[in-house]
Amino acid sequence: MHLRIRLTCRKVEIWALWLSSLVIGLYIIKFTLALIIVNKDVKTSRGMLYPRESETREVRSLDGIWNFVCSDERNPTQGIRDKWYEDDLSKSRPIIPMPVPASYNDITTDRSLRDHVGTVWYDRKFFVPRSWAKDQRVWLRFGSVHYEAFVWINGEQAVSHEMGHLPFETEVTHLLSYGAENRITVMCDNALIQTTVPQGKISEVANDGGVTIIQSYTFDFFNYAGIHRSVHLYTTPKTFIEEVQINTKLSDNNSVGYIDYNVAVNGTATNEAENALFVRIKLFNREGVQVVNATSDSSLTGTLKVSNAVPWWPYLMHSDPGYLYELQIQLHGAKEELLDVYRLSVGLRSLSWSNTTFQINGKPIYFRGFGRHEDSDVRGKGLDNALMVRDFNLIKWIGANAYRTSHYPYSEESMQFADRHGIMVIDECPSGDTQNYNQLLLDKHKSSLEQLIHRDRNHPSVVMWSIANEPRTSQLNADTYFQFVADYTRSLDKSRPVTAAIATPCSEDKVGRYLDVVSFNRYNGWYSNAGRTDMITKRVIDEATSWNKKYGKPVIMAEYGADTLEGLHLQPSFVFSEEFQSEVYSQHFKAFDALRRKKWFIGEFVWNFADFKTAQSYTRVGGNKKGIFTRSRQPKSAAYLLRQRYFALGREVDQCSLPEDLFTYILDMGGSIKNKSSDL
Ligand code: GCB
Repeated sequence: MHLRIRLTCRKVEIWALWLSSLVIGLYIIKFTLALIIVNKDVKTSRGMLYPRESETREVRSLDGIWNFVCSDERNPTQGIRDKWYEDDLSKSRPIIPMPVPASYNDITTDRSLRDHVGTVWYDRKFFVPRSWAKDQRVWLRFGSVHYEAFVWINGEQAVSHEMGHLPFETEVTHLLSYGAENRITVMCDNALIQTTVPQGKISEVANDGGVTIIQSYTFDFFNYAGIHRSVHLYTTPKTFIEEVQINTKLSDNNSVGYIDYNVAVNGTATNEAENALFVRIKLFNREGVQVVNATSDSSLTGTLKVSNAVPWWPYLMHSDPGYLYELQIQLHGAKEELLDVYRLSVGLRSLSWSNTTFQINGKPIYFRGFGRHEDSDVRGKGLDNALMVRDFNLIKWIGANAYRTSHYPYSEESMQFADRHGIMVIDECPSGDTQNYNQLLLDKHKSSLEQLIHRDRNHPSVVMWSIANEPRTSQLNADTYFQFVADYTRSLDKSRPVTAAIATPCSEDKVGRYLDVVSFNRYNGWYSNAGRTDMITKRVIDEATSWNKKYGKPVIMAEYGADTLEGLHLQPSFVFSEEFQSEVYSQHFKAFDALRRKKWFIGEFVWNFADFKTAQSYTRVGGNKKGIFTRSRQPKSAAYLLRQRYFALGREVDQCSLPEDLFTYILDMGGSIKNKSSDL
């Protein structure tokens, strides 16, 4: 008996040993596989020109109130299995009204919808006129759905797309009923996992009633979801202008502009009479006067020469910033037949950079701006024109000349606004806190940049691509991964420098060498040495200097700041008070002024433009409060200080004129007190 027990125990031990070696072996294989990442080709996007009406195109908005259904978190694919898209959603489940565009999270009073993880469904009906059936195509285009979308028209699958904050479209000519009512159904999934951009984790956690699904992520902004931007139907002719790519430059004295254009056509006429197609390009100035007229050959490419050019200048760098021409592209077929017309705003500017400087139209740029978020109460990340215009008014009021689209691409409408107002944009893809590098992630990360560059390459306001925010750049594989990402970005656009906002200590970073401009984020006086305003200036100078020493590249401070509760006043200053925010800024200003003398320090960006919503945590009281404006876009005290700094910089660096109300009158002491703008 004794022996039998011992034998059984031995057998169990052997099995356990065998099993554990198998598990370890599998782990090693998995780990090794994860380490091997290769630079594969990724699928590239097509078309996606912003929908505009013209003599050959019609645009119709599908924005409005849609019907909405939330799936069970524990049964996210039920709607697919039960084919909810085959009929009105109201036939499958009780529906609620949901505005489009908007995040769905804060529209109701329901906590479970706010924190929902997984799929939700939208549908609505719309008419398509009979006239649209004739000899043309119809396209369906979404400005963005976060994070993944599946779309059906009249029960037929139309398109799917993964990646928030970026547009997607498909032809729906064959799916529509003309002169009749149609139904569009959208399923949207907000789940973030280790291979999505950005990454997140889903886990099951016990709660008082059983088990619940939790979405976690390391970035702090709230993972708002839904149909975030406008939905359009638009028509094009059968043979139409599918892509327009332009590149501009200026002669040395900025008097002559050059626009390289490249037009791609989609359509039957291309195949039928390939050599017969050509484009006629006309350029109009702001007054609507035609300044150039050119005709391409069948390659549909060429260069326009613009004499007496009016360059595109950033706000406060020139008395007439944001000058835009209108480029009119006419596609002609055989016998000069006019097939299609598309119009595009064009700014004439040239960018150049070296290891010590970054220039626009031959003049060095000093960035003064913000990291921002697309965020507001009720709408979340939903496009809101009133908010967008207010934000630009505040950006101009405060004298900023730039912002970073932290931490994802912003709406196309806001990019057009930035063009028109001369605000420079560092355009960031949706990769935040990138870590656990793997092949799938790399492919999607590259795809996010491809989609971003494809969408934004023609905007004069876009002066730099940001390939990530706070990637874990000391981790294993970070080096190879970001070399691939940076090289890929450059292969798509050589006309703009590449940056990333890094928070890894400079000594541990492995990625800065692949960038053209090194941006760093650091919270001296806040996350390190909280409350110590005497431990900021030297640390900022030292860190910026070490980045420059290590990589020999221009350096930007892309984030600094302190959470500040509006209305909390404490003297002497104390963390969270308005006084403290101003002091933290002021200590940074001293560092920036010391750094500005070294030409390689090219910009300062406050974190953040406005307060914004975060996931629930004990470090956030009602969200991230580092805004210099409140979430409802009213200034905190530090906004007045920042305004004086940004305009003073504008005056010193770019000789801009100052607003009369920059300083408040105090006392006439023969000019010894700075109480009006002319005292600066
Ligand atoms: C950072 C992140 C930003 C956060 C910020 C903060 O470094 O880039 O997304 O919101 O810190 O306030 O913690």
